[in-house]
Amino acid sequence: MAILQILQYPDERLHTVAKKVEKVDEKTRKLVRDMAETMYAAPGVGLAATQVDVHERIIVLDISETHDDLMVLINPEILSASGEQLGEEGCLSVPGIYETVRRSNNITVRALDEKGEPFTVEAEGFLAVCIQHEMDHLQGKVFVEYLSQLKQTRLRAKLKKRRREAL
Ligand code: GNR
Ligand code: NI
Repeated sequence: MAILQILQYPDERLHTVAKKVEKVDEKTRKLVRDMAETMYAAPGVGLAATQVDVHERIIVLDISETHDDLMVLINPEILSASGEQLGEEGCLSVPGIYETVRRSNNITVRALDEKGEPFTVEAEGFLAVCIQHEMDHLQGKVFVEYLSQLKQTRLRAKLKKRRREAL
């Protein structure tokens, strides 16, 4: 297994649109294992392949406190969405920044698991937030893009300053 490097916003590569996985094979499963290890080590509750600079539609998630409930979503598709919720979000690609985002409260998602078997998951609340957050990454979208332009400009300045001081 291996811990992968997570791209940091603003990085152009975070805006790449991921491609469908054509065949779930041993290479896919190795990436899934490395993504899970990277997510648990961070620690985070989810990780999209985009964040480790692999532009394929692959997500790992685990919102359990015990880190023993891994969910793998390959080629996820939202079949239905309803309701609204506001929640504080963070992102491993934008460390230390937490902002409120409006999301659907209930979603039904169809995806393939790591064996290539299709399954459907009904998610609500925080799990639904996480799945939507990760699916955005696969479309090249980072949660801060939901903020006002003014907030985004201030955020980029803050991250630049932080990076300067970290050197
Ligand atoms: O670890 C994470 N926590 C989190 C908290 C609120 C809403 C979304 C998330 S996902 C994030 C990990 C991450 O960046 N996934 O892309
Ligand atoms: Ni994220």
